[in-house]
Amino acid sequence: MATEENQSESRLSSATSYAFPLKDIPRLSCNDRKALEMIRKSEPVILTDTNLVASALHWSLDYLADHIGDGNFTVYKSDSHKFKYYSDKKCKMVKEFRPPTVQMEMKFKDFAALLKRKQKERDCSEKIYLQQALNDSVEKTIVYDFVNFNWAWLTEQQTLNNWGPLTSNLLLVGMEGNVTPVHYDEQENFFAQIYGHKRFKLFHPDQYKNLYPYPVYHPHDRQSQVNLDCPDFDKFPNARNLTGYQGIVGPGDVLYIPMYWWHEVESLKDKGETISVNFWYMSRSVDKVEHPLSAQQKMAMTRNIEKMILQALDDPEEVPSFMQMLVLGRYT
Ligand SMILES: O=C(O)CCC(=O)C(=O)O
Repeated sequence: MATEENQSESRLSSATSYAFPLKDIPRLSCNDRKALEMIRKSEPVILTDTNLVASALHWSLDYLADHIGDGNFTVYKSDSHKFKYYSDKKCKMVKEFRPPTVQMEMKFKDFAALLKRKQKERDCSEKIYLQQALNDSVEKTIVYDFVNFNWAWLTEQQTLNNWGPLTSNLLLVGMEGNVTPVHYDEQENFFAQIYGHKRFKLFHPDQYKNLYPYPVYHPHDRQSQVNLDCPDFDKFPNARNLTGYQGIVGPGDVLYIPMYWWHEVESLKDKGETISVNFWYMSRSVDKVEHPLSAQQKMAMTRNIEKMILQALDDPEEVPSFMQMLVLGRYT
């Protein structure tokens, strides 16, 4: 856990060096007032002792294969170690779009057998990643562990921070080396690590201009176009100014990822696979708008304006010249 992971970052790390500076995300006890203050101010923090998923710390690939039941699980397959999210619904908006991963449905047992076979054969040609919202199709042993999550602590945080309802819990079971490329979500997230270690890189919403998100109509909406491993500075010059945070989570740790914070996630070399569950909440309700607007509010505004223009013009190709006409020579 915390100590183990601090000692051995180099063992866990894929030894990639990045072109931009990263500060450490603070690691604090959930009883530390500073931690509560950080959550209130929408700042990321790794919480070490929430006991949020203490009831699930015995979960492993074999345990889940034996107990989770015969329901179907969504598994992504990728030719590389990257699993860039795309929206099925938006695929038809971009004619030349080719999904970077293949989506499959399979029983957990079959997924576990496939993962083990790949590990045994050291088959790096193709990686797999299970990502499935936990639902009531799981068997009763898992339901029991789920019911015993520390819901009291979660509800307290939800109330303190004025968040909306819990929307879903995503179960993630990944192979070491898997990377979820840098993106943001429109929800608050308590990300709980159960098995193995993950490294997070986080970027404040004010890094928007350095991360060049895809347009909102694109299947990769909310994803950055910048490849953090090898940024193309000719195409994305502001990426040179990128600064962020990093941290490693191990079993029992909970990372608070505030809404609109960019994040990239890597499963580290450790136990062969990683198991995590996240807790996504609707955003806090705002009674009174205060100026200047926060970077989060500006991102929300950008999305809404972009959506409105797209809807009115009904053709993404008309958007760039329309936006230029609005700005160039008038606001420049
Ligand atoms: O763990 C991962 O690979 C991705 C998790 C993530 O992006 C999230 O919980 O928002």
